[in-house]
Amino acid sequence: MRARLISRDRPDDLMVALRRLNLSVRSCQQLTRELGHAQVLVTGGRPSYEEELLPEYGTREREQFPTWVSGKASDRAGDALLSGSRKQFERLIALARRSPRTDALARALEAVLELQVTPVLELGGRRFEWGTRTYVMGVVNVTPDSFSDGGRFPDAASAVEHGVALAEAGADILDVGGESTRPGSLPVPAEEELARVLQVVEGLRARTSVPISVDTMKASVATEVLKAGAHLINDVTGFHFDPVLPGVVAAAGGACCLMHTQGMPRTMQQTPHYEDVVGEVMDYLEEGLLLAMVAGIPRERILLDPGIGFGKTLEHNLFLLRRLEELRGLGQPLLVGTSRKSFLGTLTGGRGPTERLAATLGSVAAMAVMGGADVVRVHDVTEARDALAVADAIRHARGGGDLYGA
Ligand code: 7PJ
Repeated sequence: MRARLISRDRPDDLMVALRRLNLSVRSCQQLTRELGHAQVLVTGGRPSYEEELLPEYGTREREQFPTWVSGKASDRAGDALLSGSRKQFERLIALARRSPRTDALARALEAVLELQVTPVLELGGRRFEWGTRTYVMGVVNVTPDSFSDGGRFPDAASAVEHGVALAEAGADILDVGGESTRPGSLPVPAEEELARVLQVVEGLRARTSVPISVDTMKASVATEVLKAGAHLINDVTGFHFDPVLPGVVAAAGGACCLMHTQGMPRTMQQTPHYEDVVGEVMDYLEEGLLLAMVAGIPRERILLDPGIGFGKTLEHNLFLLRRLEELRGLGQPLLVGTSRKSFLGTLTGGRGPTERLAATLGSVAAMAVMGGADVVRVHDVTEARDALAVADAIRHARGGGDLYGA
């Protein structure tokens, strides 16, 4: 069963209006809690939830709870759209928590309404305070066949130089990758992948204090790069490829980013298919999240990523970007990589990988304003930081004039 946030009043927007009424900060906060509305889609629930929870209530009492629109009983029994104020949801959650038969609904609704606070990630001495701004991960490729800067950084020394330049441009984290995962690419033996990335990780550790991520799906590679000082393992299979990997990350005290993919790079773009792309991406990411936590990686050290371009059509990519907020229901910070990807070429009339900067910035700004991504993975760090400086500032604008208070 899954609860998915369709829409919700942004608390800071309500605060703006309430501040304009010159109410105290405390009453503004309380009223925001009471008045904020949300719409939540429940999928794969039990058909009996509604009867179990609100059986004998008359119309008047029903008004105390969210409006409950049930799915068509013949083929969508158990699915529902719940719509109501935060206070109404809190009443329903309290009721659902009383019985083990409905506890799962209580937990799902609670998670999706973000009643628990989002924590901070500490990585290599830096703090990532989720929600304050969009952080930037800079891409450092060490693969001879990577499509977007293919062959430009084939040896370790120039990859290190490139990484240092990205750090100086304001990257919050550097992502070193030694195995190309572009559509159609073949796997690289672990020894070769390690030979490519190890020197780069060592070189970057010596030259910059920016935290280092390594893009690998292999435990043997992860073991060595974590020893060399890498802080995060970025697995494009979301812990679905190498069962040893979660334990390796846990033992080293590392962080991880778990990405969704449908199929492996060689074949993933052949026939991507989903009944419900958002729901299936969430199921897959949650499986990885559970593997990570069972292995002992603390929740606050796990990022999730919908995997734009990995086993997805143009429409799947766009729909996921539009609906990123639903993925927030998994309770983890989100990392999203759109930089120079093929769907941007399609949308701009067939531009090649090196001509997709403006399109990339369009996607980065759109995500930032819609409030979807906590980290964006990009090749062009200077330009992305500029675009985000603007988009994040619009999102957090406070200065409505004197009547809005300080
Ligand atoms: C991604 C990635 C992404 C994460 C690549 C490319 C293909 N890791 N590695 N997310 N993409 N976490 O850069 O175009 O989207 S490789």
